[in-house]
Amino acid sequence: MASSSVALVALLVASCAGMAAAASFTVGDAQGWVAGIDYSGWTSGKSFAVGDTLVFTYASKVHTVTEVSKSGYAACSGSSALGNDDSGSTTVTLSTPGTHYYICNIPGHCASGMKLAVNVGGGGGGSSSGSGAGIPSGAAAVRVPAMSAAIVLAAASGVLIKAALF
Ligand SMILES: [Cu+2]
Repeated sequence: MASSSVALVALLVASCAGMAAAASFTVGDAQGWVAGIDYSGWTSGKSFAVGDTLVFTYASKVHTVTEVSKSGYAACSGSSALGNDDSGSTTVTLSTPGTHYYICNIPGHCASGMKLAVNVGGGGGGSSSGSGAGIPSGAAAVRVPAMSAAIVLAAASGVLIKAALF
């Protein structure tokens, strides 16, 4: 009895988080993080929110995922990197709104296209102005019924409502 309730709550929380909170984007899709791709084309039409993740897949040590400033992005310079990884599988959580910049720090690769700028919307409550994308409010509208359904289901089965909410 108790264990099935816990399992139900866990399922509800997991489905809730999966539907509402975070999306995962594989950079470059099947092609991954390599030279010769126009990553501005890849980001086109996509909407990124706080909490979403970027997954960079590439050959270990052959490329890097180096987070840089806007000027570092423009100059293809990793000299003032904000973060760096060359493990071959790099997952970056977009934890703050604004534009985030990533380059490959292997000489010549950034100039060959390995540069990515991701514009992250506010997410959650008030979609912050700036980028002017209307999509975040649509995402918020989807989120509300999903949460309500979780609460109703939890209440109906008499399990811990607070656990489902937090
Ligand atoms: Cu590279």
